[in-house]
Amino acid sequence: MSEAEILVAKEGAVRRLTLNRPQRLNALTRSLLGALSDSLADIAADDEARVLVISGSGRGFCAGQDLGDKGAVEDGRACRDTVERYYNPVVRQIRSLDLPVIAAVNGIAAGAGMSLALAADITVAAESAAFDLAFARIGLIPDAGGTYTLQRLLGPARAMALAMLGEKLSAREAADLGLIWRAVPDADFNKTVETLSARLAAAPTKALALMKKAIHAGGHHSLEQQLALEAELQSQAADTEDFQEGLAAFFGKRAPLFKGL
Ligand code: T3D
Repeated sequence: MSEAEILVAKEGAVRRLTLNRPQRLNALTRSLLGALSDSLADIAADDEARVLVISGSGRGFCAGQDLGDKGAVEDGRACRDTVERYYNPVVRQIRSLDLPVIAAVNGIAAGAGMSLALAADITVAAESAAFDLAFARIGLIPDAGGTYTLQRLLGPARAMALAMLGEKLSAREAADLGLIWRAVPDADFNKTVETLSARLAAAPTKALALMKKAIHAGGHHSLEQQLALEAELQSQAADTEDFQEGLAAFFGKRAPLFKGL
């Protein structure tokens, strides 16, 4: 039996999805993307899940589209179909999950693999990892949300130059430019991801999901629209059990015990 292309692990409230085609640096086939989408749907329906970590098997995070996946990349029609039916749903799922998504970038993130890493809420990379906007080298454009996230994270001048030049950034450069949250020494990487996911799993999950909604909307709203949205989402946060727990913990001079409710 062939090995699963997506490995799924559950530890308490932490869910981990690992892209698992290490011999191809976890390059994306339609079958892998379909399995990823199914796993994301399972996590969206999992009431006990409070944080998701996405990473890659072996030495890479993800080398983007598998250029040998027959039927996926041959011509414009194939590419449109692949993007619309396989990439776009996965990006939407990651962005709309009501819990924090960590991209744990253990190695090279190239092409759509880089776009996926940037679709997460928090992107943390091992120092030996790199971000490679490989698209221009083969005559394609950044997809899987790349043209959307890159300019928001870097500003249009840097996004345009990086995309056109097909440049590779070290994890440290990516962190210094604000493209990712943090680059950490390889020796500390697993521990950092573990600590981060445990911390987020114990956070007020509903408030985090509302923050995610607000910050994403803030990228295209006017100030007036955003102020109105904040009022609405704050009222939803204030109606959670975790807010009552936060208040009780504050006045009780103790640490809060959030349940994600
Ligand atoms: O249909 C559509 O929707 C189109 C959508 C496109 C979205 C995209 O992602 S386009 C961009 C696709 N990705 C790339 O162009 C990157 C291609 N890979 C590379 O440039 C290099 O592999 C890396 C810079 C990522 C890493 O280099 P290195 O030297 O560390 O590793 P390597 O030796 O090149 O790769 C290891 C193996 O993985 C190798 O196979 P081999 O020779 O050992 O049998 C290599 O061919 C394979 N591999 C790496 N990337 C891909 C791949 N095989 C298929 N597709 C890949 N993208």
